[in-house]
Amino acid sequence: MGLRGCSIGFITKLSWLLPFCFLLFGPFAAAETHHYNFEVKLSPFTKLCSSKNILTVNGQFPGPTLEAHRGDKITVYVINNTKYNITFHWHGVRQIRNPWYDGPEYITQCPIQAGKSFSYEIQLTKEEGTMWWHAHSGWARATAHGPLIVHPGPSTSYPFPQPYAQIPIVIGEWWKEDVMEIPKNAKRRGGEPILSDAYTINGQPGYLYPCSKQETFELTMEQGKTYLLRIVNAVMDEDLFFGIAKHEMTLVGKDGIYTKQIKTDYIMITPGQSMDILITANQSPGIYIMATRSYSSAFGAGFDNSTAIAILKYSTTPPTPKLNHFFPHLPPYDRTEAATDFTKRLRSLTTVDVPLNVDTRLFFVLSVNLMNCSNNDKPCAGPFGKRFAASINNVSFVTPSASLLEAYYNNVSGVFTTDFPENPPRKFNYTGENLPLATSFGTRVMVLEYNASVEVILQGTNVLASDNHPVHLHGYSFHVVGWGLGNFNPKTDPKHYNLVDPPEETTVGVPNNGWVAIRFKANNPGMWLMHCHIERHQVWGMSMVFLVKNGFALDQQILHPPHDLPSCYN
Ligand SMILES: *[C@@H]1O[C@H](CO)[C@@H](O)[C@H](O)[C@H]1NC(C)=O
Ligand SMILES: *[C@@H]1O[C@H](CO)[C@@H](O)[C@H](O)[C@H]1NC(C)=O
Ligand SMILES: *[C@@H]1O[C@H](CO)[C@@H](O)[C@H](O)[C@H]1NC(C)=O
Ligand SMILES: *[C@@H]1O[C@H](CO)[C@@H](O)[C@H](O)[C@H]1NC(C)=O
Ligand SMILES: *[C@@H]1O[C@H](CO)[C@@H](O)[C@H](O)[C@H]1NC(C)=O
Ligand SMILES: *[C@@H]1O[C@H](CO)[C@@H](O)[C@H](O)[C@H]1NC(C)=O
Ligand SMILES: *[C@@H]1O[C@H](CO)[C@@H](O)[C@H](O)[C@H]1NC(C)=O
Ligand SMILES: CC(=O)N[C@H]1CO[C@H](CO)[C@@H](O)[C@@H]1O
Ligand SMILES: [Cu+2]
Repeated sequence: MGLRGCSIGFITKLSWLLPFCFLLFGPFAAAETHHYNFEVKLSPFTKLCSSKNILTVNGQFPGPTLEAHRGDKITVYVINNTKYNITFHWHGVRQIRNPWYDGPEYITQCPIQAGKSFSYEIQLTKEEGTMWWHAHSGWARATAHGPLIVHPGPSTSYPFPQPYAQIPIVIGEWWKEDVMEIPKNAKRRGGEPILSDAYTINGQPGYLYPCSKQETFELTMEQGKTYLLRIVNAVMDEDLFFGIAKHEMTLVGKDGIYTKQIKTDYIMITPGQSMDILITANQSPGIYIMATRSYSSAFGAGFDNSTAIAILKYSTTPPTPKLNHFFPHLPPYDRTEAATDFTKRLRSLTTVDVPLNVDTRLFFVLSVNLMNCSNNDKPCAGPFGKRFAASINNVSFVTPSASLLEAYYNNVSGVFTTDFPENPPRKFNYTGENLPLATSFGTRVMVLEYNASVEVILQGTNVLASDNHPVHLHGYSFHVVGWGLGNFNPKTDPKHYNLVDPPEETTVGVPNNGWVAIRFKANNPGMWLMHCHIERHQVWGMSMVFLVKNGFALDQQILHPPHDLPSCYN
């Protein structure tokens, strides 16, 4: 790349070149391009007393860490050496005007098929902090994921003292069975996908699980130093509580955006979210446990109730028997108050550009549905011999077999319709009892004019069973201007909106039987998926797509597709 000669390392060595770089390339001259290779392959791992092959990137679980500075570009060359289809998503990166590299299968691209390759380009803009990447095809993301870390730009620094060290903490899951077979079984019979057998911290379940004694992630800490933990919830189906024994945590960032500092004993982190946490080694030498387990609010739904741990060990610790390890105190599994007590404290660091005049008001209800079994899928494995579905505004998303973005760009008709409803077709007491269970199905997208000022109320429902739904919007970050329990009240609730420093996020947990109000400016044209990041809900159809139109100016339009975009044919 032409800009590489002006890379950061080069500039510090030859600082007289800097004005020359600026002259040639403008203020972004110091931006660097980082190249990574992803080889998708099956690799053997042994955990929980058994050995098996899992789908990995470069044979690693979790996968490699991508690192860059604010405003840099990352390229990832993917070669698929498995029989599975694969795509990758850069979770939290906006990909301005460039939806082609966003990743969700059949939304922005056709999958990279067995033996095929594709190069992704990730152009960073204002993202800074911890994000992550993951496969966005079937259940491949269960084992194909890793951190994406963006450091401050060349002339800026962290909005907190430089930490002594930075440690990615990727929370994942482990199944004794083959994860790639789970959706097939769940889909065929319409039942719950099987639960994981363990959670993992940086690939290790920790010594509370069988056969994991030697395999607990351990961080050695120097007395008095401050560490930046870059935490990612990469699990498929559960919100998590996470805490560290006797060490107060300071949250400083979320989803690749800095926050006002929050001091806390535990965090609640949903699938899809990432958090930047500072801790200081200010206790007496010893062994302190960091632990995570689920926050499960869905009534009656099964969940993996096990606990993963990792070890914080002061470098000066004398040999210590396990009995003397300190364990953190985590809230009970179903304590919704503990979840909201934490999330309600989130605030953006700076006073942000919150859209104040909304011109597009949307009201989306999120439901888990139950459908009658048809003759072809009998018997069904859901409750009452029925099958699960999930929906937004009573539309259960049907994934097409061609890319929506390509169909739109090439004027191909018949792949989707543009009639996604702005409101639910029928009003009801969303958080009441005995609600209607069925949904309709379709590949319906919602068209937004370029630069529309959008407010979406995401309303959780008690249809079948309520849950905390972590909703992720691709292509954007949004401001969470309000939230509450029960039904959203359009008269009274907006009076309590925070329009000054609402948290800016890319994945927001819609509280169990509650609502959140999000706002964003539709200034990134493309085809952008919005979905629940609980995998089983997404598989059942809790997804929708925004088609954001081009603006008039050339720099407000979707870029041309890359030449090597995978085809849906051979
Ligand atoms: C976890 O779930 C298993 C299986 O459902 C159950 O037997 C066990 O009692 C649960 N443990 C806890 C601590 O809730
Ligand atoms: C579902 O099945 C029940 C029981 O057989 C029946 O009463 C009901 O009408 C069916 N609903 C639909 C939408 O077919
Ligand atoms: C699609 O239709 C639009 C409007 O009619 C046109 O401007 C554009 O060139 C067409 N694109 C292709 C690939 O045919
Ligand atoms: C909705 O149903 C819930 C649970 O039955 C009830 O507490 C609430 O009052 C109802 N709300 C309205 C507006 O009827
Ligand atoms: C959702 O759609 C289904 C199928 O069309 C219909 O049976 C059901 O009544 C609708 N539910 C609501 C709440 O609108
Ligand atoms: C977009 O909206 C902002 C106001 O929110 C306005 O200042 C700007 O001119 C608009 N841009 C375009 C291209 O419409
Ligand atoms: C892989 O993708 C191709 C192209 O969309 C599709 O025809 C094929 O059925 C997919 N294979 C699997 C196993 O999903
Ligand atoms: C398991 C499988 O199908 N692997 C194939 C993936 O693609 C390579 C070519 O890159 C083939 O050689 C493998 O057989
Ligand atoms: Cu959900």
